[in-house]
Amino acid sequence: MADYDVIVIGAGVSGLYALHHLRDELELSIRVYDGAADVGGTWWYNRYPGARVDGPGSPYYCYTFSDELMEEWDWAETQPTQTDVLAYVGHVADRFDLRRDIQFNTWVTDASYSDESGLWSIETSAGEHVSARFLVCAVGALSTAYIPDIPGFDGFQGEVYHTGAWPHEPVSFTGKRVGVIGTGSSGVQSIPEIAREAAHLTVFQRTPQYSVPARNRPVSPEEAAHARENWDSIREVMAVNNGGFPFLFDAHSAYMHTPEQRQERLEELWQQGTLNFFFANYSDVLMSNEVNGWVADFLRSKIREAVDDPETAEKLMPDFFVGTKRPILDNGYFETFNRDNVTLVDLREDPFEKFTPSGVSTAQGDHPLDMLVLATGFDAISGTMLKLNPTGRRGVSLKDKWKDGFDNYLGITISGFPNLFMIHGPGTPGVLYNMPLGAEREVQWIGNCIQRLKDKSLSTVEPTTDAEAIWGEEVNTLANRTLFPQTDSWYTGANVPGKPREFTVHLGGPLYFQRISEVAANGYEGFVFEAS
Ligand code: NA7
Repeated sequence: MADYDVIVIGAGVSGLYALHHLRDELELSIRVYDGAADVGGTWWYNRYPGARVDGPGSPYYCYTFSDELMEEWDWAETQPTQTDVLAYVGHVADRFDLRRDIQFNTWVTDASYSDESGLWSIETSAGEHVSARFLVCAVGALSTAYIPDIPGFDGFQGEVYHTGAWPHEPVSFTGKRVGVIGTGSSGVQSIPEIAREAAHLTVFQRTPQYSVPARNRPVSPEEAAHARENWDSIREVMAVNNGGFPFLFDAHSAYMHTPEQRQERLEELWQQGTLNFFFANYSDVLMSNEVNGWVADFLRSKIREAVDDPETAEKLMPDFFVGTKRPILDNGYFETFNRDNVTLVDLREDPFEKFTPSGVSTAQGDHPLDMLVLATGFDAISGTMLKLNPTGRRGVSLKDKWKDGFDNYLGITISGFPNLFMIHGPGTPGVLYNMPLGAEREVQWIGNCIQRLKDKSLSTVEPTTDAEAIWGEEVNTLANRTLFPQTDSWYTGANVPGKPREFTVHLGGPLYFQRISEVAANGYEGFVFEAS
């Protein structure tokens, strides 16, 4: 007899909705575990200065399942701060009385399936052993901080922080010489903030990035009222938009525009800022080298305009296909390099040579430092599942199963791991979709699947390896039509040495949700069920 129907690992945005949906709507018994001291997941850990939503922003980075929630929550800014998002997530936990079923400060240290009992057993850092029929892994796609193995790094004895595991105590930069390693979204968001306070900031850049102004501003009362009044129709648009956001873009091929019209179109989108620049420019920007090059040239010209020193501007010139690394939004990133207290080190031509207790030497000079900020990203999408490393049938671990690639079905289930469900796993639209909405839709699918087992008195559900192979092909086929796989990024796993290179995001957006609904409607094709 299991202790619970479902164990959920993770009390972030996905885990909270899983708890609410499975407990309050399907009436299952649930226990949620989280290593943090409160709800929030990614938003609990990413407290670095400047951390904000860098999607299309509020009021649309939110849950959609409750009209009351929409009615009662006011977002202050279009790009909410980490503090605001955490307050919202905390409000959701209060509103739906979620905390009573969550055990905080508790890591799940082991999760194993028993062939004999057909149950999942977990062990926790508190020394508990708990069992459940179903295991829902809401472990986060961007939750395992990646700390690169930089030779000699341990020789540095100043303060060191990772943006994805930022301390809860305030970190002061005042009067300090700070180095930031990494210029992805976290580096680009934090660099202007740190530069304003630090005595000196040295940015250690490996890959220069494209970035578009976030144009953050207060949400006006009229906008908030409009979103509330039109919430039903807004949700309908979110369901069909490729990224799960409430916009219908009139994107067409760039070849339909003259060079002058292209310039005008890109300028107009640039002035609007936000991720819409990337979503709305041209339908073939991620398909055609040439079109991508036009958009890249436009963004490079904006860097040249923003940065006073031409040599620094050249170091900041990105040279990969626009949009094939996570698009970035900034609040004055490039302008930060015009400050007297900011230095840019291009690691590609001036690599690290030696860390000392009080700084680092690169090939071209010494950089005295009191603090290093690692904005070096995450072992994304698959990393936290592998850290959990559940053991499935016949004692096979996920590390064994995923040695050469992240085989799974629908991004949600894994052959050999019955009754285990992932949210935002490899092969879902996950990180390229409005994540709270994506989580809701995946959780609803998981709930329906569990309900089917209950209704038909079945004990386990598990995909076949054939279904996994066909699914992997589908994800790859969609990716291979685009320029995405050609770039080294965390979408392809290239940021973590030794990780199998595989593009692990389903690029279909609404097509993905249509596909998983079809699978269910067709009697859960690709799955094997066992009777009780
Ligand atoms: P990212 O986007 O993975 O950025 C990490 C940055 O760290 C990137 O510039 C990397 O350069 C750099 N990096 C990684 N390893 C090294 C080493 N060894 N030396 C120098 N530089 C290094 O992570 P973020 O946290 O910024 O963003 C993650 C997502 O969180 C973001 O997209 C949002 O969705 C939220 P590289 O480009 O690999 O050359």
